[in-house]
Amino acid sequence: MYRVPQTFARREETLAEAKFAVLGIPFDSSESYRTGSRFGPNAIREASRDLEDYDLEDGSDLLNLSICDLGDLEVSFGNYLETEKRAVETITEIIGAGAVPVCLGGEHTITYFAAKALDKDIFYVVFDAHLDYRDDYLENRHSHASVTRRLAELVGAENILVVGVRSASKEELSEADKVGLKYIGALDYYRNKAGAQKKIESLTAGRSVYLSIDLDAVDPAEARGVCNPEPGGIYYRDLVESLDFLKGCRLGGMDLSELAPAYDPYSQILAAKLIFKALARARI
Ligand SMILES: [Mn+2]
Repeated sequence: MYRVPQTFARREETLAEAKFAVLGIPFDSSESYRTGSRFGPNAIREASRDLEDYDLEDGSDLLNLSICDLGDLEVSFGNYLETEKRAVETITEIIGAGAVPVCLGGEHTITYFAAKALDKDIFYVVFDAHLDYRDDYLENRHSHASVTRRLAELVGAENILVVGVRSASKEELSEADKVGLKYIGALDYYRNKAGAQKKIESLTAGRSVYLSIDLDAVDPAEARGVCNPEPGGIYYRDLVESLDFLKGCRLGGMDLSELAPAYDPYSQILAAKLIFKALARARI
């Protein structure tokens, strides 16, 4: 008897067979407060192995989905450009094989890696406590605090919606407003949850969509294991409800970033479950 390798959800499919391809990107070189998201991918894998494939609440069975786990990208710590090159090459290979990339961070900059590999007609739904619209952070234009800005330059601000925001500098807010970046603040989300959902659904209906979940979008009461916790976030059950928008569009790719398991042993379970919930709703 033997145990299967430490793969996401205990899967052993190959890339050629799979509809979804999990790729760990343990890059955390620009984390601006506490670090350690490089340990995110394996923590999510470990948690995913313990969760039921059958989802009692959704009535969905993950075993009906074909998923492979490619392991982790060999990142070049401290070298953004080399890591970007490697990530873009690998994600391009995944897409070329006809699979949907599911990237495990690592810091939030991994979203930009995926965007460089994906078609340009994709809409981005980003759950994040932070607007991440600084032109640079401490002279670093590749900082995780600039990822939405870089993404907007690449795909157009009109193709991005950030949900759960409760942290931004005055300057980045005004620059985001200048280009019409759409975002739903965490407070507005809770003042009118149905309205927020309508907005997410109307922007994504019928489109190809990339889902990016920065785990710090979730309230730190439920997800303490992140690099930049921010009070006043979205609760797990609400975030899951919001993911229903995935039923009305086509999923082109997704990621979950910023999990830093050293600060809390539970957050990785929540992270894995959010990925399960997203995949259960995904149309491809
Ligand atoms: Mn964030």
